[in-house]
Amino acid sequence: MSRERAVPKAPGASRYAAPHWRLRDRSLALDRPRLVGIVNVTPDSFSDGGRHATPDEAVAHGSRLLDEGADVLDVGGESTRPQGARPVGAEEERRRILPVIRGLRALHDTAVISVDTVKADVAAAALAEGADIVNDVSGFRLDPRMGEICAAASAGVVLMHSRGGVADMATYAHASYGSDVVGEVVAELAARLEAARAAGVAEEAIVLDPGLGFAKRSEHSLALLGGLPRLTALGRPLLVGASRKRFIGEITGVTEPADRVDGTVGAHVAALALGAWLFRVHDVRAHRHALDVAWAVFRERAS
Ligand code: HH2
Repeated sequence: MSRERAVPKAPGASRYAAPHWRLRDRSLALDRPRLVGIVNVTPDSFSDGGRHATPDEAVAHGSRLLDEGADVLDVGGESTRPQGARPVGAEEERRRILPVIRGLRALHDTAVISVDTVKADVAAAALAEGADIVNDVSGFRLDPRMGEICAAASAGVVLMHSRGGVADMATYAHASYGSDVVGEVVAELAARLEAARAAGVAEEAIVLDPGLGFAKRSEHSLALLGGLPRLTALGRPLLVGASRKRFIGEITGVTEPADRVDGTVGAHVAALALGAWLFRVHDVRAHRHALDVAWAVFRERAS
């Protein structure tokens, strides 16, 4: 039996098999749901701003997320909060994240570390400190040098769909779509995928993300979750990030973002059933348990 057929596919992921995500000198097997734990080192993130303000606190938080079952830690130093984010300069972003990446790498030499940035200079500095992945919420739109930096380091890459700049990409300023929001996002993500390939990023290094809540009203995010099988047609593994977002609050009536864990887990279990492999989350323990159980059921059904 071929290796690809030996790996259980996510339900709905019938159009491709992606057993591994290539990350620099190693790879992450996508043979079960993978959790990307969020380590925000920002004063203003929408749900956890200022919670891990010092490098020591952020490193301790990342270590806790690894203990709870995170497969990847995503370190971010610039918020895109929906209330309109305040963009920060590259120097300030580096000042926030580099000690955290350095500290995590020193404590956890095999941990997979991602940097959440739209700036090539920041990505390059994070990769030099030992990060494995660049998570670009602009999908290489905002900094023309991002592709070459990632290609040169053989970094893993997350290309997320968004529109606009850092200050307004999580608002509704660019949230106008015709009758087929999924089709528009597929087309725009296909263009980002092509840009990454053209810059020399290896196909196996790329993961795609529909960008829930980014230039999207609740109905758009829901349409994209329901339409995940159409995104798998792009041929790359999918990451989703519903964690604590507005559309979860609108459906559940929970106004405090930190209390939206249950609703988030519901969205992510649905996404797993529809073909996603990776989940960017604040609440690792709840997701580890829920997605492992859901996966065990799906695997049983597929066998
Ligand atoms: N969402 C946020 C930030 N980065 N990256 C990917 N790939 N996918 C996402 O959905 C995504 C992301 C926003 O969430 P958060 O980091 O909690 O908030 P803030 O931007 O306010 O720091």
